[in-house]
Amino acid sequence: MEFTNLLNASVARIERALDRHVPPAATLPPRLHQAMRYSLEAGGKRLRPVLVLAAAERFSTAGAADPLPAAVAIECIHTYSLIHDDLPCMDNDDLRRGRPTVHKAFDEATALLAGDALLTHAFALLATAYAAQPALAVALVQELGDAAGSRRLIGGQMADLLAEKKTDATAAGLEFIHLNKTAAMIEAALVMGGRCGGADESQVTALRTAGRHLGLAFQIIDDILDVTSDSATLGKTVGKDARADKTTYVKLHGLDAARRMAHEQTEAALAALRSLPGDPAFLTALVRSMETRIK
Ligand code: GRG
Repeated sequence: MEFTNLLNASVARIERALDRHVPPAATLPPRLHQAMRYSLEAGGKRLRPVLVLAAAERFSTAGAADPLPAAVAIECIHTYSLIHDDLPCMDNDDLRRGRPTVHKAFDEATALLAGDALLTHAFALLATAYAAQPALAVALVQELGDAAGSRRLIGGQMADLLAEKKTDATAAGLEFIHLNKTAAMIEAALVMGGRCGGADESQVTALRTAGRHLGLAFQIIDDILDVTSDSATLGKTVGKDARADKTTYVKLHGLDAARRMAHEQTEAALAALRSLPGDPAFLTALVRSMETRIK
């Protein structure tokens, strides 16, 4: 099967698993569960869960675990972070995944609670789905907890908010923000997939390195698209960074250098993935497809 068909099949598996592993919209209180599903079901590229499945597939260890609950857990965390990021007290956005943001479609309190509920659900799901493999359950909870915690996702978001008020942004400061706000979840996706597949510690290190480079590439590409793409294509507000005079890779280095940096990070990610067993075709094509978005 060619890459696009494989990607569509992977996304379809993830959509079905999201439906299966997240409480139904009619669960009491329905308004909360509708808001959780409103955002989850709006789509999105599903990049992080696709990475979980793709990483797991590189291993064919006896006793490998089903990576789908881990894929759902990371999408729940990612979606919560988007809901909260869109709130008026943060990025104050009206459009996400091609739809009005959760606080616009519902209200602010519901958006806050829907984000909280998705965050909490992710860990309950990991503990429940992997209960029969306690060592794996602990490793997955640890990985996702670290990636989503105060030193990484939330810390990166805090640093990003603080940086908005500063005029002396540096490349190192920008890298701190993006290694944590963006790359942490991409790194966790690859590592969690590897852990489900039965990767050993040196393979987990390779996945972590690849995730770090891929995460930086993803952010640089996101900064480029904010300048070169449009809201209809991306399903979210564009041009916001420039209007807010926000420090981005494009502002700091210019468009050409940013494109070059995205390419270098993409190649570094691919180099780290080369040591892994299994068929490299899908994961390689997936990594390359991210860079193709800016070509
Ligand atoms: C509120 C703790 C907290 C964190 C928010 C996700 C986030 C951190 C902020 C969103 C703003 C932003 C530009 C983040 C960088 C990561 C990023 C580009 C997220 C969007 O991910 P996509 O493009 O979204 O994969 P879809 O909708 O396709 O899943």
